[in-house]
Amino acid sequence: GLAPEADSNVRDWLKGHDASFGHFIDGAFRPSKDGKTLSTREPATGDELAKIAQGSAEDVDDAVAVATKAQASWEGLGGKGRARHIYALARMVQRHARLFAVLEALDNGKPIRETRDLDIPLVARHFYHHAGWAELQDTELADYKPIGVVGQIIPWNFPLLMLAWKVAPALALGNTVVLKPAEATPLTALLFAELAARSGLPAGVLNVVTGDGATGAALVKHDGVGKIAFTGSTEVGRIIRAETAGSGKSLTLELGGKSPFIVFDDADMESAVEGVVDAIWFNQGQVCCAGSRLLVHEGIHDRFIARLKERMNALRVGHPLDKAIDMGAIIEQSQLERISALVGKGVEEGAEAYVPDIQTPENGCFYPPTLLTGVEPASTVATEEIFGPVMVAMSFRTPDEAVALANNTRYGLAASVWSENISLALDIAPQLKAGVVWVNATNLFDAGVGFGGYRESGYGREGGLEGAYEYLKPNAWSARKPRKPV
Ligand code: TXE
Repeated sequence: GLAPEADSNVRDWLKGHDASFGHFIDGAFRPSKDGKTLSTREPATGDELAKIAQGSAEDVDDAVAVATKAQASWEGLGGKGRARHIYALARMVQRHARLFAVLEALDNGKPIRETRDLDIPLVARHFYHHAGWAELQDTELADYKPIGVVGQIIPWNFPLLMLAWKVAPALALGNTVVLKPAEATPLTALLFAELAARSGLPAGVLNVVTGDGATGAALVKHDGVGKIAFTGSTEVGRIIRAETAGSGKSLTLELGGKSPFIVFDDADMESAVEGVVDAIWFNQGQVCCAGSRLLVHEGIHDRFIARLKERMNALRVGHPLDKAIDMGAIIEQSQLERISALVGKGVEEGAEAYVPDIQTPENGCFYPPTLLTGVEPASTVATEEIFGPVMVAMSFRTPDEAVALANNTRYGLAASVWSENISLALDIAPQLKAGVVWVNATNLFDAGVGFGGYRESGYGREGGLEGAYEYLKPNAWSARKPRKPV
């Protein structure tokens, strides 16, 4: 059940700020120049959590100026000097893990079990990992320089984790940051910036400008920014690519997906069913690399689907702070309507929808786990990213057909292969056009492994050495000894 005092620290933090936040620039909060604000709501109840500043081009300009000023001394600290700060950020996240976990669950609607056990520990791990790259920079990466000021734009599905994926490598390698969190989930970024300043991060090194797409667009256009790193929709990714083309800015894009989840007839059925739960019902399916297309060998298709439906009947949907739930709330009404319209379209196109007979809270933004079977490979639900708790299932006859179906998408972010036959799995995995392939697993993340996609899923990697290079520019140099005339 829900402990009434479970979120009291978060309420205290909000109250301490009168539930109203400015941008975090130069180590302190400051309001928007034009005084405009937005609200951020609790998806589980619809209640307003806080007011945030709606950033204008002037606010972005302010933040970029501050970041530009801070960059030389931040770079001048050297890798080892910066590593101390990045380790301090990792420890700060661990010290305030509970506060971050509850705030994230409230602002996003995801289960506290996930924020406590996955999001927040992965955030800390990401900072520890990148503190390591800072340590190595002066020796192993000596022929590279930081880019300078980077603009980072993140989505609402993993607010603090996406901050970590962007901020940790940028700062570790000597850049300064202007971050634009999603308008639906700005609070953990603001808390992070405030606590980072308190833990000794120099002012101006990490700036947060809140606001909507217009704020993001102003950051993309700004001449003082040397790189844009974006995670979000494929549509906005396309706009940003066009906007930055020819500008000289570096760009990395992490966009949508429609990742295949392939089950061969010799797969361990119980593990694969549990894999489906993680693939599509984790974070209410609002995961860029969600295994959202279930491809099952025809020999086990009916048995597998029957077992999956049974498992769905045991899923629990409820308030994010309830520890005994599997799924929380959808981010906002417009996303819920989009999901619902796509499911309707799927049924119209001939699929059969299964929704377990389970309770969902009456108020708030909730959508039940849903399975569409008998889906045609060319139909809308088989090709479009639904970004919700909806699995679409198809069957295949041969391994070649599985590969063809899996690659029949404009995306290429992730893929998951299930088989007890390791030769088969290792034969299939490299044929899948995806930036990340999991075997008998799904949604595994490691700060040391580059994450990113092919095709319309974007380009560039986050994490590991590849991710580090994205925040550096090669700096070749040569010298010659003065020569005496003979
Ligand atoms: O994303 P947006 P939305 C997909 C998913 C979802 C759909 C819409 O399919 O249903 O996108 O979600 C900022 N210039 N994903 O509307 O708009 C925006 O303020 C610069 C997949 O939330 O792309 C936010 O901070 N920035 C994805 C960020 O971009 C702009 C995760 C992402 O918002 C901008 C989220 C502009 N013109 C949604 N317009 C994934 N890959 O995980 C908006 N923004």
